[in-house]
Amino acid sequence: MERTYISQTVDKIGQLVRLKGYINTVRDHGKITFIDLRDKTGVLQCVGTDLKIQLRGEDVVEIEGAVKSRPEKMVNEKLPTGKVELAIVKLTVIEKADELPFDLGGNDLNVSLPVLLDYRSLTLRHPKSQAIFKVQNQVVKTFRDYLSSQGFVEFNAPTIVPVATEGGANVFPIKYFEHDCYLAQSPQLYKQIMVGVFERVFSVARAYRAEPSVTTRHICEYVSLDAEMGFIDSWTEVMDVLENLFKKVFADIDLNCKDELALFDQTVPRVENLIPRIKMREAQQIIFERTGVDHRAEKDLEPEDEREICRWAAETKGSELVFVTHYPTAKRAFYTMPDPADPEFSLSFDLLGRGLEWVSGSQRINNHKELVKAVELRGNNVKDFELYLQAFKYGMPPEGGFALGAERITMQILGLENIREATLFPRDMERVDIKLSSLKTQKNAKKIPLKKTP
Ligand code: AMO
Repeated sequence: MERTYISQTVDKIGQLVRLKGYINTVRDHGKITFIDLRDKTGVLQCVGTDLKIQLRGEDVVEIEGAVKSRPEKMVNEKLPTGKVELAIVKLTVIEKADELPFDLGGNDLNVSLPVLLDYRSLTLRHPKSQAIFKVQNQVVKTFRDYLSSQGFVEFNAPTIVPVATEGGANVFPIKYFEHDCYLAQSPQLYKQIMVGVFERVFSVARAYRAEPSVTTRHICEYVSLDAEMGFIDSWTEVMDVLENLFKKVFADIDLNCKDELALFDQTVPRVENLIPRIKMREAQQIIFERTGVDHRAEKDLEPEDEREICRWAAETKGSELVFVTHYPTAKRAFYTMPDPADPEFSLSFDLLGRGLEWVSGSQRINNHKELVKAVELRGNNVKDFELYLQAFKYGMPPEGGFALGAERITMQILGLENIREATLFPRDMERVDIKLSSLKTQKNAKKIPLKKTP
């Protein structure tokens, strides 16, 4: 008999089927045993009589039995398979599991964050964890499908690089044979080079940030979804692509991840019309008028400003997302194009959603001489950027792009409290799979103090 998946049982009432999966929960009532069986498609109640077999959570089993309609009173509306159950004919244990350190069978996984991560191989199996990564998978899939449909070509970016790309100190140096190299902070320079090849490109790549503090929204290794496009007539075209991309992401999640959203009691972010676009200085003025908090001279938005401007967009524009544009040139990376009308500010934007930054992007400096100047102005060595600058030396059209963090977006769509819940194997100042405190430190290593910020 061929294997049937749990989600298919609802269409097989009256039939004999063979299921494979894990014991999610087992309730032994003497003669009758109730088993919740889990496979990658869902959970199903199976009922056995006189099983005479000791079972525990996570045992890997094969069950043959008859699919039956549940009696009216026993229907579970919350479960996609809640109208049926399986009458067990034969149960075979394929592999026994060790005793579980906590209950994995409940609707919620009631464990602390350290336990969630200490037992990551196990906690990822919980239906709610699975749901998080199904949503993330949909975000990445739509990113790929939508941009491909718009003529973008996917490329694979390297992650060992000779120079820090995004500036700042939060870069991981690595020993590369007898040389010093770095883990890429983003695929930025490569996507720009690739515009010279394919005009429109995207990549799904690992990015590394040596974040010197522990926060609920930063991790040291994340999945960066990057896009870059050439021959733009205006930098606003980049925001147009991003806006349409998100509309598609939300539509696809709404369509394909209904059960997952329901598990977290969430709906996709609301965008009634267009996503509002306001300059950073306008945002600060709005915040001042709404709250009296005067950040109008600040060079960036504070986390509380980001939350407030999102509240403004939701309340007055019917949008849970908002573009904030024209950040000060000095606050953005060297490749960002200053606004020709007011070069103190740049043709840059952040897309904020539900109180937090989701995406950064900008038009880039595409003139070779200007770019060399910008590299030097930030104290960089032009020699280090030779390969990158080559692409501009030999002609580069006006271009721009953006990047979003897959984990950050997932966290925000599902309303999770900590980005680590939306990261398969999070790396931070305290952990690389195992707690760093349990590892030996390098000889002569300078101790970096551990900071915790919200
Ligand atoms: P930026 O540094 O703003 O821009 O990053 C872009 C997006 O990546 C995500 N992100 C992170 N997610 C989790 N942990 C982190 N430590 C982390 N850092 C960044 C966020 C953020 O909005 N090269 C530019 C993009 C561009 O201009 O195309 C860049 O990397 O979602």
